[in-house]
Amino acid sequence: EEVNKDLDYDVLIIGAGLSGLYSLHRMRQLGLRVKVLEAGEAEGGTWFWNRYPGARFDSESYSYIFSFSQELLDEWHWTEQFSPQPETLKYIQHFTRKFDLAKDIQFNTRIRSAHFQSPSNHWLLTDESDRTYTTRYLITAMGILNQPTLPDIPGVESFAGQAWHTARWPSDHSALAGKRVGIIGTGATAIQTIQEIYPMCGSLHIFQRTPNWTAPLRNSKINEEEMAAIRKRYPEIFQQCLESYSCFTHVTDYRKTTDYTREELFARWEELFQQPGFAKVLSVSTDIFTDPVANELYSDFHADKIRKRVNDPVLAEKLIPKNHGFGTRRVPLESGYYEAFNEPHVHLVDIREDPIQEITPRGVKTGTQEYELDVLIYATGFDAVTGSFGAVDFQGLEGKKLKDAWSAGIATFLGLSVKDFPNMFMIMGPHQMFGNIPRSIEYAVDWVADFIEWARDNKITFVQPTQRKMDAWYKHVEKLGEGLLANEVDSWMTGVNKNVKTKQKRSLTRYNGPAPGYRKECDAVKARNYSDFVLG
Ligand code: NA7
Repeated sequence: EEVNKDLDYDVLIIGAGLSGLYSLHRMRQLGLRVKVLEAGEAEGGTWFWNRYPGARFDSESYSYIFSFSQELLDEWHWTEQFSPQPETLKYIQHFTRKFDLAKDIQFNTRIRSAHFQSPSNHWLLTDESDRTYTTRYLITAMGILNQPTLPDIPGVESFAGQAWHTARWPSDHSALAGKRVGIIGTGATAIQTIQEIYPMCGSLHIFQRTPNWTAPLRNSKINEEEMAAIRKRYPEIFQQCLESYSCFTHVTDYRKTTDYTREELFARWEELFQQPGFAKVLSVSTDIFTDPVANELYSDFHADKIRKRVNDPVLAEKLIPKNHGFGTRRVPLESGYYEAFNEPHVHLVDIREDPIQEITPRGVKTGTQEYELDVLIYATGFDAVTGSFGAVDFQGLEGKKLKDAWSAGIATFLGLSVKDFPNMFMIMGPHQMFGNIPRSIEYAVDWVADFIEWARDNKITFVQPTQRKMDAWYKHVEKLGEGLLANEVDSWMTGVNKNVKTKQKRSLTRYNGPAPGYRKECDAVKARNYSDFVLG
């Protein structure tokens, strides 16, 4: 406390999503003066902004939440295996109330710049209304998918009807009823949206550039009895998450596809296909994600599933990805997505074949046709992972800009800190373990809390990783990604967003697991008393 007395705060946190809320809770436990600055008008982050119809977890509700509070686990009742967004937001609001967090959150505050001040070793933040805040430590808790991007197509602003990005869904859903609706994109968001809205639309045109591999979600309700059983299993559930490759409950299969006979293999895949959630992605042999032959076989298995569900065989082929294998991009889970295409008022427009030329006041114009629309939905994704950092002017030692530091390639230490940006910690920063995000958040926040506590107790006011350690971390992350077919495919996970000029090429944006290995590395840094950092 002594050392920070001239500063407004010991810790400032940008963002009131799961990362920011848990960070706030932990910093308060340490008795630190802390504040969360949040751009939105309420808490929730990703689950505050993404309220498009059909938005929900693809992970089991009871595994994709905070685990640290037994009381919270005991009192919360999940009503569905895969929680819909309104319920998730309620959970976050409940959490916020329970721990009385709102009094230390300042809403409607968008941070414009964060500049490190030497030699006083503090951060100076400025918001869009020119208010300033000083703090010893800065925690970025901005989320990995928080900068929506519109398509880089001429005329995007000219459409005369209603148009919006899925992450900015208007509160009045009735706008779609009986209307001529168009949607651009067929990622996880689009698939959840399409299967939910098509029954209410007068017509629905789906503009698809790249089809995605998907798998059935198989959601169901959870009754009181089942919830009681889940509560009993919480320790086991979180233990499974702790041990698994990417923090999920699904057990990893380290046998190769060639270790099975053909019959066994297909029987196993069929069994996994019938299971709810990510089993068909996370519990198949891991060589499917590294061996092109195994991958092709598994992709064909899924292609046949699609063919069985879409009545028109020509259309079915258009919905089957041809240029990337199953699981090489994030696999959206669906509930009736393919059946939508059997409806006469639902139309697929293959914009690989017939590219969009422009958005006009009347609708979407391709090379051959103008599609007249009343409503146009952009399900075009995000400037992921680093986009939130690009939206703030971060300046570190000697005025160095984070944007410049990362322009030639992202570099971090543990995905948690960056050289030349002292006293700054990133929750869900690039090169950090993502996987089951809440599991990863809890770990990262606890690690940061331990570090800040240790620094305080040792009267340290300056911490930053060494260049050598950053280089070593990059090599480590690179090595883990070697041989992964996913790293040979464009997606937000490989840092590509064709709508953003600087993101046309692939880059290493994430830690490719295994999560226990990630934690081992971070634990070792702590055990060494943070000697991988320059401390002052
Ligand atoms: P994604 O997965 O990035 O998907 C965006 C979709 O929008 C994808 O189908 C893109 O096609 C399409 N897109 C983007 N720009 C254009 C343009 N200019 N023209 C045509 N089509 C375009 O974002 P989501 O929101 O669905 O999902 C993000 C994550 O959120 C998801 O993984 C979940 O974890 C939650 P493309 O594939 O680039 O050809």
